Amino acid sequence: MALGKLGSSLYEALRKVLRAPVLDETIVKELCNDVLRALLQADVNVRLALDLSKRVEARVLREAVPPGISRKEHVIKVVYEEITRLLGGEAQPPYVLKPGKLNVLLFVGIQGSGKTTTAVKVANFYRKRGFKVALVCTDTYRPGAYEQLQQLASSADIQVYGDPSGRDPVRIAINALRKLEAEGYELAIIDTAGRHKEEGALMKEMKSIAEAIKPDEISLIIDGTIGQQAFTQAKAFDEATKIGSIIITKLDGTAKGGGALSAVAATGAKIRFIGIGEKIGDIEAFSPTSFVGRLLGMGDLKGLIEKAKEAEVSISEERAKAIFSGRLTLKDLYEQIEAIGKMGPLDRILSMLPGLSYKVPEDFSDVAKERFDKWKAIIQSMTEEEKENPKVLNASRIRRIARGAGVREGDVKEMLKYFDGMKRVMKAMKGRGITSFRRLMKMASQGGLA
Ligand SMILES: Nc1nc2c(ncn2[C@@H]2O[C@H](COP(=O)(O)OP(=O)(O)O)[C@@H](O)[C@H]2O)c(=O)[nH]1
Ligand SMILES: [Mg+2]
Repeated sequence: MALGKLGSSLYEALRKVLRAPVLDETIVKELCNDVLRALLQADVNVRLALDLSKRVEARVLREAVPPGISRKEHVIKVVYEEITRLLGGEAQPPYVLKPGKLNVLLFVGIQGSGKTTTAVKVANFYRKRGFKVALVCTDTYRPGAYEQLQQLASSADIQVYGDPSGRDPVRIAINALRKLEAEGYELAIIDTAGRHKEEGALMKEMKSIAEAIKPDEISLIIDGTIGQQAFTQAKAFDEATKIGSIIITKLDGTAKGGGALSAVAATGAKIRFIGIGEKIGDIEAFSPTSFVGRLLGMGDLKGLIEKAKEAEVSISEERAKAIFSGRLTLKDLYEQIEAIGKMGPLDRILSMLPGLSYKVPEDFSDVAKERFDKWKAIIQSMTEEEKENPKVLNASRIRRIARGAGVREGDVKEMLKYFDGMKRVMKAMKGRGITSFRRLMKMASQGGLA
């Protein structure tokens, strides 16, 4: 894929960071310049590219590194997230077809953008997934348009409806859809013409077809080689009639793919698919997240991001406030232990804790894990009241809990001591104005372990 150029430039920029002995401001600035250059070369709009590079810089320099990943990994995460955002953010699914009815998609776009090819590709995509699919040709302008569609479609065993000698695209569409509905089809893709004497006439025809057949979705097909001009084109079509989604084609043969994708994303439109070749199979459902993962050439990137996400202590604002006001309970301790468990090798996390960056003894993490497992069992053996208010724990309750959890009474007492320490640390932090819950938890666990 020609977007590979953008990918390899970004990859190189990130490698520089990974190889650097220290991650200082100079390295971060260099990274941002490299990323900016890579984006501009891929025809990404200057303003979008500048915004992105500034955001990367600000986030890398100011954001706290999430637990479980290193500072350098955090840089990769930030670049990945920002590029993903540039391309539209969260994954956008392909068309969602409603069951038990004929779903109608109207494909519009200028001549040569790839409508006909894409219509067959998308039809094939759904046919392979078990839907009864047909194509409708309403291109009455281009000589041999019907035959072109027919030929492409027959190679994928897809029916084409239309009227090769007809003159009125609206009539052709209505008649074809009536037939398809009667025959129990589930998806019809209408391929329209794109050649007109002037843009106004094209827009008018598109509008009248749309009004006559009321498709479930209108998709604009855009040639990816036009780069950031895709923005203006998408806007122009959307003003004529509401465009529901966009498909960008020819991303295999252009260095401007980044420009086209980011420009379309900037209009707020959904990108359903991208075309990456001339063959019927050369299409893929567009998901910014996996696309960027591949673009950056990092197979394990997703794993890394997931690890960081999972490790984030999931705690509500409300809960955090309650804790800050001193109402820390054993449930919070339990959640904290669970979060640490999810972060992966404990010794690595421990070595990241401030003040513990010296070598952690070999067996330390094993010992700590064993202890955490015990503590979890202990908390599970408590009543709600005891978890909420550990003060009620007297000798007999401690004995009962120890028996329930299969631990020694000393273990219960040790945990309670740790919990008290955690509370103290928290109070001290509050006094020092530390408001980040995660940081606080980190330091609290350090205090208890050291
Ligand atoms: N390389 C490449 N070529 C494509 C892609 N999609 C369409 N084309 C080519 O673009 C040209 C115009 O496509 P066509 O479907 O006829 O466009 P239409 O005029 O909008 O219907 C044809 O030569 C297609 O083979 C793609 O994703 N990659
Ligand atoms: Mg065509």
